[in-house]
Amino acid sequence: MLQEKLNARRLPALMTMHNGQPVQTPDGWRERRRELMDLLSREEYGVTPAPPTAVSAAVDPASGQGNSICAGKAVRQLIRLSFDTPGGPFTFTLTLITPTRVPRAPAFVYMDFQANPPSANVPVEEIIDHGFALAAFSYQDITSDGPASDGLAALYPRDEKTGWGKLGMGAFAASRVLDYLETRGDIDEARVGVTGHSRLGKAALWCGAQDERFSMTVANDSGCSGAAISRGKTGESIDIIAKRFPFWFCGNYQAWRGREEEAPFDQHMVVALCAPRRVYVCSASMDDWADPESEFLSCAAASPAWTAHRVPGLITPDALPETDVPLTEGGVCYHKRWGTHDYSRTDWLWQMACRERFHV
Ligand code: GTR
Repeated sequence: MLQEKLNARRLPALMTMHNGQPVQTPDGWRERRRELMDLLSREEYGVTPAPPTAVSAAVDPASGQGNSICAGKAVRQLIRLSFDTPGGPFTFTLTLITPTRVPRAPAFVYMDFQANPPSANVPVEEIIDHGFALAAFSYQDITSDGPASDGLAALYPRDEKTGWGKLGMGAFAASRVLDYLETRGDIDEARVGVTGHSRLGKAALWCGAQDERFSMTVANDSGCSGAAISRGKTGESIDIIAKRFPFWFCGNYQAWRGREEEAPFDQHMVVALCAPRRVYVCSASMDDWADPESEFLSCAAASPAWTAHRVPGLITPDALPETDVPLTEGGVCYHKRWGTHDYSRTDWLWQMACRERFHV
């Protein structure tokens, strides 16, 4: 049944090299991964510049050595992260919340919509009670969410056709947070996840796809140009998103407006770039704009990238997913939570359960 639904979407082949060779092994996947990175960079998100050689950190004097929160169970610090770019130094603020009783905590790098993250809907105390640290930053601290070339966008030369879009800049900043977390000693750097919601779910997915240091990528309600395949998608389309938010992408993405059927790529390829690490796609049952069915089918279509590593991708009954039944047994995890487009406590609880169970 699922196979028929997938066939109807007529997706471009994931496991075939440009030269026609089938991809069946981890080595083969490494080659294919390079092709896909190149394709998605050039045609959709833009090319990510080389990372800086180092990221430096200074505790914001406003937060002293850190404030005790959650009844002493956690410490909250504001940290100014800086790195060099071709246009000079760039600095942004990270809010880091670490659990007091865990000597080396697994962590979430979380992109937030609001200034002074984490915003009120992030269940901080529960994240702490599960033993995770939370490293949150505000995406508009990186660059504005509009056409202006400000913030990080002003500091790198940008090719009109293939230069990175703002989703890519958010993803890049999340990787710089991980650079820093790796230096701290109180974070388990082998267990750092990246996550965000909606446009920031797209950025989180692109981040996890590129940066193989993240053990877990969680794309919440990421929809169009996120986890949802574009072919046959309902709600938002490439045409709509690339018209409203051209600055999220590279210039070349415009060429695929109204032409998703002809594009040499689709979003299952972005999900697949997380292989063989864990990826978790979260949908909401009433989120028609994002289209839960296209997010789910994308997970199924990406799964052969895990199979090539001899690990199962999405483990699912041969049916569309039921609401509120998380599918987290395989390398590709999925749930459709009841409710509207939002990052709910339930989305956090289910992904934490998965991370704890599989120690990722
Ligand atoms: C919408 C956009 C979606 C999603 C959303 C959000 O306007 O169409 O793709 O990104 O914004 O980020 O809240």
